[in-house]
Amino acid sequence: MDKKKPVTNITSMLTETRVFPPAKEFSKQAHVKSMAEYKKLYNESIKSPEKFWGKQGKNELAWFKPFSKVMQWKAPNAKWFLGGKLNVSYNCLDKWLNTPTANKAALIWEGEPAAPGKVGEERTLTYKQLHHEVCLFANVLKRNGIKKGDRIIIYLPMVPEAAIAMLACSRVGAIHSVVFGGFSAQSVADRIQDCQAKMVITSDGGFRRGAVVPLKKNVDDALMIEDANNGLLAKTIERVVVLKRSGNEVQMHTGRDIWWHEEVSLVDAHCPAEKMDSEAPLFILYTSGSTGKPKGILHSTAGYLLGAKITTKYVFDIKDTDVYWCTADIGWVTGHSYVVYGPLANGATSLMYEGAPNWPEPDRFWRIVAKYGVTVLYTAPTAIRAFMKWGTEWPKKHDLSSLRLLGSVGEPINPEAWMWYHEFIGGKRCPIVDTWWQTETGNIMITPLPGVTPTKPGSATLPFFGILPEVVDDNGKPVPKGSGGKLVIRKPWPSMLRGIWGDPKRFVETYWSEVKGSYFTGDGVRQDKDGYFWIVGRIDDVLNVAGHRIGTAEVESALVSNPKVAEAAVVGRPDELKGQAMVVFVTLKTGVKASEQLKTELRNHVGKEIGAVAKPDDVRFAEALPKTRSGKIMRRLLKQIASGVDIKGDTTTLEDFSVLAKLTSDE
Ligand code: 7RM
Repeated sequence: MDKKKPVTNITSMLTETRVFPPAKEFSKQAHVKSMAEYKKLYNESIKSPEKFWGKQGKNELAWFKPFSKVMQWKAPNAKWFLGGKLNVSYNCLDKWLNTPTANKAALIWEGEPAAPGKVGEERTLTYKQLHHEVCLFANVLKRNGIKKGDRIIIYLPMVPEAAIAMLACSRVGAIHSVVFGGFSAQSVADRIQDCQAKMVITSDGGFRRGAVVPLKKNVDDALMIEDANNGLLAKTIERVVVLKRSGNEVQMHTGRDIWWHEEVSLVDAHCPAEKMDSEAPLFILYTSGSTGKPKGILHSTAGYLLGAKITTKYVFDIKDTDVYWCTADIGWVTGHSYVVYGPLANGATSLMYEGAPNWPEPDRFWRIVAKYGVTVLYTAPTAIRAFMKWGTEWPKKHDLSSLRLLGSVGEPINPEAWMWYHEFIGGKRCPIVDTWWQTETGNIMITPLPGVTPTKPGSATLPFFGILPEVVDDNGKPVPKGSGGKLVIRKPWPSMLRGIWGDPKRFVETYWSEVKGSYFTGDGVRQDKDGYFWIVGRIDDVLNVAGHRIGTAEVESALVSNPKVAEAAVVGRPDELKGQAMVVFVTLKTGVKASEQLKTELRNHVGKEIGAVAKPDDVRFAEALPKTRSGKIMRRLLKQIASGVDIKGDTTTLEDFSVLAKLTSDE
């Protein structure tokens, strides 16, 4: 093949031909019922965005003061629903108070501790009860000097109070930044420093796989970390609110630290929601950049809430009777949009589980599905691959017949995992929505609609209303269908990020400089003849082997389609002859032994599935792959290992450091 091909012309060789149209019975009852209906709405949303979004904004949100202008767009700065006043917690709670929804479960929560074969501690909060708790805690915030625009770090386990704290912040107009409970003291300190937070909300500890994570202790440590000039890094903190959860002993610093339960006993539950501007910042969520310091992705009020609400409604086809479970931690954007804001803005029942999927045994998720009659389940490919590895006997023990819809997010889902999810969890009857989006996009962007879109395993399919994605080459020119390129978004959308906290230059460089006038996602993608989008991996991870640009997702999918392989990660290392050589890291299914022979078998398997050009040069077996705490494989680190260089760059998001040690020591 021609070696002078444009750099982004990613070769795509894996073809998936299975198609799963939605069942008639599903389509009949769905919010959007046919492809014709989707196309009509979609075309309207692209042709007349102001009309489309104006209508959505007016109908879906409750306003204290109506907006006067739908949007104002001067790349890269967007403003939506100008002149309007509203409150997120009002839209999620107060709105339901004088309706039948008031006494419906808003949150169903299950704690982690449980004996094998037993269920765990359980709490249910109706909309009315949740409203009460949020009002109390909002008054606690005010009592402790919190004002509109102040930043608050939330560092809590997956307990109802995490949602209560988020909603209380939005009620008083404070900007929350949730830090995942698995992050270290250093990460907490860096984030406090970056956004100059005044308060931390934490707990004594949290349960994880039976052990207690000492959250309060981490906060104490964070507040003692020194900066380069021997001052304190996180010196802006005035108050630390401590929730009692795990019962471990903690040190309380007089004048700074206060107990959640004592504080709420000092206030009443009367707390009208602040009238916030449409564009008032709602939250900052840090995501790791490929190098150096984390980026504080900023989202604002009206646009974000509208996006979270309508994607939840249409993508998860939310109905009043659903028990909806998104398994993401509240520390990730998925937890923000699809555990808290999206479901509550729809008056839905959202399930929250505190702990690990394999505690005390690998059937915990299925036990929960059966116990509560979960109808919609939204999880990640990394979890699905773990379930596959643990074996079908675990889901088979439980009655999963309440499920009617499944979702996937976080990484490309390889067709093998898709089929397994479809068969063993969905009982072949549930549509699967493979949803592509990012922290930056705020909510789902490319996705099937479950009553509409025939799905193809591994494809996120078609854009959501108002979203105009395109596949372009290095010059920003659209590429023909079938070839790969960069994924960009051509039009502004309400829930798009409003910036990187305190770093407008980085905002422009990262997202708005690659392709002029468009938002650059950083992902590589291919569109097939039906216009379906297939994410092939991050652009930075795309390999260039002898002039062939090969996305990571396809080779990984081919490897995982071998029954001996549990998980795979593909990276390049410099090679004099070919530019890059392909190195694959593979973890094996339980009971499978690594051998030289298996290496050859896997190389040939990829050759057969994709083609000789994609045959790995090197196969390496690993016990586990380095992942972020939200489950994404960190290929950047594997690349450095494969190239034999020292690990550089940000490793704070790495889930388990011992994985790296094992990978580097075996050669
Ligand atoms: C929601 C979330 C964003 C990145 C994104 C992609 C990858 C997410 C999918 C996916 C293929 C999907 N936010 N990604 N969903 N790739 N198919 N359905 O994950 O900010 O943490 O990550 O994740 O690379 O750019 S995130």
